[in-house]
Amino acid sequence: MTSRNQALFDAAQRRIPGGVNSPVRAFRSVGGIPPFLREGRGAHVWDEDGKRYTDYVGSWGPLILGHAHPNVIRAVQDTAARGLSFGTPTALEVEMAERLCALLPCMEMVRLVSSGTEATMSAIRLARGASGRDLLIKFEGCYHGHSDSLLVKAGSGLLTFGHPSSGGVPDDLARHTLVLDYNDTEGLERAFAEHADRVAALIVEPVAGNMNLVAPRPGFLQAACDLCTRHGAVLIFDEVMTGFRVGPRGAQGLYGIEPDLLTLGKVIGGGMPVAAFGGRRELMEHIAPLGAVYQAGTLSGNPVAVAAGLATLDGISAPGFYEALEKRTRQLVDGLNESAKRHGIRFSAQSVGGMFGLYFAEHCPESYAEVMSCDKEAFNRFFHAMLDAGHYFAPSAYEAGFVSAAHEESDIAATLAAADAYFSKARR
Ligand code: KE4
Repeated sequence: MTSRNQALFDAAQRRIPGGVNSPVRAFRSVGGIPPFLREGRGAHVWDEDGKRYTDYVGSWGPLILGHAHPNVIRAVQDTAARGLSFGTPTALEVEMAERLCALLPCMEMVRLVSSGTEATMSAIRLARGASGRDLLIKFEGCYHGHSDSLLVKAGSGLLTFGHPSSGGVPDDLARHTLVLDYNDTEGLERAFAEHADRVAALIVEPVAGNMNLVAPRPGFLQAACDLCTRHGAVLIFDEVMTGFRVGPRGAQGLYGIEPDLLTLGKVIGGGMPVAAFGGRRELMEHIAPLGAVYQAGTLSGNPVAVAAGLATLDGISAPGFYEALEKRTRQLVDGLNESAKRHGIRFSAQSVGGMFGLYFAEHCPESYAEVMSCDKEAFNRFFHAMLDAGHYFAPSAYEAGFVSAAHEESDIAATLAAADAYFSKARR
C-alpha cells in the first residue's frame, strides 16, 4: 500500500522542483522518501502516516523550546487576531530591537528581515558600502544562505578566487569572493597579507554547522577579529544558527569576541520568519533611510512573526535554561560515543550548547577536508535505521543536529537504546 508520504512526494515532485521548497529536505543526500510532517508537539513530530518521531532537526534550529510551545502559539494567535501585517512600524519591532541589543554585546542597532539569507546578504552589502571595498572572505563548508556572493567555493587550495558553485552566479561577481579553509589561521594571515586593502568583510560561522558541526580551533576566531581590525575590514559573525543556540549570548558570548556585525535567524523567530543583522551604530547608520546602503522588505519585522520570536526569547531567558539544554545534548552525545565505542564502531560525536555533530570517523573533524573524509554511507545507514525506529536526525551527513528544551531524559534514553541496537548489528 502506497504510504501517504509517498503519494504526497509523487504529487509534490510534479509541481515543486525536487518536491521541496528547500533542497536539503529532499533526502537526496541520504536517499529515500522524506516524511511529510503534519504536527509537532514538544520533542515529537508526526508524519502524514501517523508515525511519531523524536525530532533532532527542530526545523533546522528554530524550535529550541520544542514544537507548538503553548506560550509561542498563544502569542501568535493573540497577535494574528489583531491583523497579520501593516507595512508600518509596530511596537513589537521596537521591543524585539531593544531585547536583541540588550542581550548581545556587539549590537547597538539592528534591522529585522525575514530570512537568514536576507540578513547575511544585507550585512555584506553594508560592509561593502561602508568600507568602499569589494572583496569578501568566506570559508569553504560554511553556508550563509543563497545570495549570489555566497554561493561560491574555491577552485582548489588556498587563496583561490571564487568560482560559482551554483548556476546563475556570474563569474564577474564570484571573483569578489575569496574562499579559504575554516580553522586555517595561517591561510587567513596569508590572504590578508596579499589582499588586505581590498577586503570589505570576512563572514564566518563562529561554530560551523553547515558542514556538520565543526568547532573553531583556539585562536582562529581571534585571529580573524585581529586581522579585520588591523586592516579595516568588517568582521561578520553569521549566528543565524548559533545565535541563542550555543548559549545565552550566542557564540560571541561563548568565545568572548565582539564582531562588527552579527546576523541572526532561526531561534529569534521561534519557527516564524524572523532574522536580523546588526552591530556597531556607526556601521548601521549607513543603512537606508539614514545612509546610502539600501535594504528593505515588505514583511520585515512582521508583528505575528516577531510575537513568536519574543515568546521564544522569553522561554530561553528562564533561569537554568542553557544548563539544562547543554546537559540534555551532552547526554545524547556521550551516550552515542559510549555505545559506538562498546560495539567497536568508527564513530565520534560532539556538542556545543544545544547543537551537536555526529561523524562516522575516528575523531571529530576540525576542517572541511576532514568532514569530507567521514564515512557518508555509514551515516546514511545509521540515519535510515534511526528514522525507521522513530528518531529523526538531519537527513545529511553534512548538517548539525539540535536538541530542544522539550526533550526529556526519557526521549534521549529511547534514542540511545535505538542507536545501541543499531550499533550492535552495524557493519564494522
Ligand atoms: P535561511 O535563508 O535559510 O533562513 O538562512 C540561511 C542561513 C544563514 N546562515 C547560516 C549559518 C545558516 O545555517 C542558514 C540556513 N541553514 C540551513 C540548515 N543548514 C537551513 C535549512 C535549509 O536550507 O532548508
